[in-house]
Amino acid sequence: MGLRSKEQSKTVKQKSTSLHSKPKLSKELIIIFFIICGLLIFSQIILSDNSTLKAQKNNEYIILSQENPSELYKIERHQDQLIKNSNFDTGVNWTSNLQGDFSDMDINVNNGYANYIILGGSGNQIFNEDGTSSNWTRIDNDDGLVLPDSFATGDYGMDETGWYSYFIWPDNAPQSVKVQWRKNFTMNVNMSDYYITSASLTAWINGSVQASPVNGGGIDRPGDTASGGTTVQIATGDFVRYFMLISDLDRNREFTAIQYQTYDLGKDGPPAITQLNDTAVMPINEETLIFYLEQALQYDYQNFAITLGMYYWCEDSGHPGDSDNWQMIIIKNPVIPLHTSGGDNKIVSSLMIMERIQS
Ligand SMILES: [Ca+2]
Ligand SMILES: [Ca+2]
Ligand SMILES: [Ca+2]
Repeated sequence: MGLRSKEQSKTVKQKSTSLHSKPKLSKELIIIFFIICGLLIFSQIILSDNSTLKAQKNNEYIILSQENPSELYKIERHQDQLIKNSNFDTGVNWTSNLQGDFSDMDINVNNGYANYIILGGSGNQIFNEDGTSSNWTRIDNDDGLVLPDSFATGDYGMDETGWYSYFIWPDNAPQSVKVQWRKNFTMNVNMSDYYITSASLTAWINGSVQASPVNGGGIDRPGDTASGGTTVQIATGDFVRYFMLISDLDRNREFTAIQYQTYDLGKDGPPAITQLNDTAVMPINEETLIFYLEQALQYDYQNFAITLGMYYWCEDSGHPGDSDNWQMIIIKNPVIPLHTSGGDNKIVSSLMIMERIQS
């Protein structure tokens, strides 16, 4: 084939290509056309389904405008965590929306964390008293019972030995004798925001009496026998009851925290029991003591009172006569250590939200 023939052949091929390109373009247009039509039809189906869905699940939408109730706004519910507590940017302003007692919490953003720190913590307070402590006052008793100093040989008071009283009971005198002191105590925090988590109360008692004879000053106890021609008629017998009360300041709520009644002190024996050596006395249990203290602090929140003293029963046990010699009855060193914690019990909210403030 010559040069011309090659060029003619090339031209024919080019023409041939050109002649076949028109039908191919038409096919592509047709395919595109059908795709567009398909999409339109499909979208109509989708829209139709959405309308159906909207109608069927109308409760998923809320109407915000009464003027145009056809405007529905979709409610979206998310269960995903939208923000992590480690992703708080300290470079922007955050503030807390808190309801309740603000003073109970310290709220801050630090190192990407929003911190809600409950304040209050815990504390300790110890009331350690002795016979030289100030602000103790001798208080009349509610029953009008006579005082130890009603007798010629009797007295009462406070000194380095403790709270003391003594007297010789003569026959035919009032048989019930009582002396008591009271002091108000103040907690170093307002207890409306705190709990008492532990408490104890310990005091020491001591006593000296004469054991016999019945009409010569002897304290008369069951089992004691007559001597010197005196008949002993004993029912309960003579005793002293040490007591310590916890109350609010007005004594609307008053509890006996400690009570100890002598049993064998004054027995003739042998051996005669004339001494009650230093003996620790305390409440029944800690739970009860905490209950008493919390009740005493129920309305005042910061102040309570302690009353301590001695009650004597001098039974008329002898015929023709009886005298009872209480040589020295002492209460020593009551100690009340308290542990408190709290500061968080008055947060009245579950709404604690960090809000970003645009500056
Ligand atoms: Ca006696
Ligand atoms: Ca006796
Ligand atoms: Ca007696």
